[in-house]
Amino acid sequence: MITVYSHDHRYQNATVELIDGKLMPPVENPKRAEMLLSRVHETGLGDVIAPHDFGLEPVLRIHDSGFVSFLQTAWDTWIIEHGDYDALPLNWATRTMRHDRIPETIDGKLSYYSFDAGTPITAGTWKAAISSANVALTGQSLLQRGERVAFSLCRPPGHHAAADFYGGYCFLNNAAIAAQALRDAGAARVAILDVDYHHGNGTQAIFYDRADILFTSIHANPKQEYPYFLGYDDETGAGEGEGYNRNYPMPWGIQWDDYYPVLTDALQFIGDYAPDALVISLGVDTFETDPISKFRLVSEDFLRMGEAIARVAKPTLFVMEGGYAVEALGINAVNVLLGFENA
Ligand code: SP5
Ligand code: ZN
Repeated sequence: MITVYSHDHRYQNATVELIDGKLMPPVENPKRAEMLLSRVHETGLGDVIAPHDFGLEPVLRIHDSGFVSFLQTAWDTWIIEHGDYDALPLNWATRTMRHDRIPETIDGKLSYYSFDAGTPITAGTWKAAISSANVALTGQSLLQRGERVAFSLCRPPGHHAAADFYGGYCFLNNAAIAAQALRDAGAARVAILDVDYHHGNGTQAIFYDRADILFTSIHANPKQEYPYFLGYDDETGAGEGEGYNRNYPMPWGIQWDDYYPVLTDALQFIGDYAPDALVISLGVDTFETDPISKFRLVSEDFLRMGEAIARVAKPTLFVMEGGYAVEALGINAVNVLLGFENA
């Protein structure tokens, strides 16, 4: 299996991350991608290639152009206004407030285009985010070329980013951009399975009213867990997309014995859809010692996960999302890929 990787992920290197009310060393940091890459080498998974530059066009198939311009310029405006430290929003438009006016100032724009304060914009954020999207697009191009599987070692992750907002460590929705590119290259139906511990609110929102890109996600119940405001099981799609969205919210503490039947159900849902290609939003923050999560999967379980995904028997693109137990991150993510390869 070919891995697509770019060193440019290192440009997203925040000083602090607001977590549990404290400014902490970021859990979403460059070490993550380095651990993944070294495990890919260690296991001999396959060749590692650099991404191609696809330009903005495939990004703008998913994201709002005002949002993309904001991401490109936010840092330059922020340092003039505030100085050389990570940019964070302070408030949001919640109930009774207006969503139809875009503020002129950088602080207002950060508020308008974000949904959390845990996702710092830094000097290199745009460079890292666009390289991550290119990593996903390059993986997609491998499937187009006839590969049955590819691994896009994306960092920063993407599944929390919607058409016009960022958050949850995500700026551009890499999996959504790749899924759309597969459609644009001729795939009639694309399915996305999101196994990250957190609900892929951005991906769901992007494809919610569409039947041509199915979204299904297994994640911690939003009544307990971030991102809190999407990911319930009554979210089944809208309009033409009705029936093409399925969520499996799961309780804290869940182990493989309870996870596996749910995964089987999600894969059955995907199989019945008969997609031309499958995109996996691969988060391994479901691991037992993940520092911000509360599921209990062990490293072995990720091999079984890969085997189960292989049984769908469709061209499959793995797009890296979360996973913060950095010492085990490479083992866990590459276990999914090895499970798939050896199935
Ligand atoms: C891609 C991805 O996995 N994004 C996750 C973003 C999560 N951000 C909020 C984390 C809140 C963690 N709170 C519990 C910490 C336990 N001490
Ligand atoms: Zn996650």
